Amino acid sequence: KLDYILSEETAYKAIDSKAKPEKPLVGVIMGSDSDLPVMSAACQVLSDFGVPYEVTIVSAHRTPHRMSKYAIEAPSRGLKCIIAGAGGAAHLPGMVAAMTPLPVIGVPVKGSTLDGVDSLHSIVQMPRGIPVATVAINNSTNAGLLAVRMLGTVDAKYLTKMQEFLLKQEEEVLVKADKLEN
Ligand code: RP5
Repeated sequence: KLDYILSEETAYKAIDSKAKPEKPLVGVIMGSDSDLPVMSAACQVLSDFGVPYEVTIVSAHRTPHRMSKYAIEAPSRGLKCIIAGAGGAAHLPGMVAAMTPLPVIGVPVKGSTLDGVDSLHSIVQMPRGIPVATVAINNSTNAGLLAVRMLGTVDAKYLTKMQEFLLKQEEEVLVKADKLEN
């Protein structure tokens, strides 16, 4: 059974620099360590699919210079896409997309107020010319899966793994339907 929910302790282990792969293909960034419980699901997906990734904290507001450096240097470091999660005035995904030619997947993180709709609107309402592929509120699982699909367009290994994942998922639903019917 696939279970993408990680404990906060496990999520913190994921940002241990020793665990960093040599050549990450996907960068998972978030505005604050308070986003980790949500963003760890994307890390878990990437890990399950065997995708080399890195994870760190980059804040559009608190560390703007770090954000620019990260976005600008990402292609030359070999990253193929960036997953960016943020809550509230969630400017990180859009600003990173403004400063890199790589695809950016935005994850709206639900804060303590407004049910995450503020984050969703901040991320999804991008001006023409700077796209951010926005997933549902708190759904970093789908951000991870979308990143794997992107990699699958150029690496058959990930395409095959995604096909296997879809078949397994379908099978699980059919088993549940069968139980319900009989
Ligand atoms: C955003 O502000 C972060 O992405 C986070 O979701 C939110 C709150 O941050 P903290 O005050 O918890 O650090 O930048």
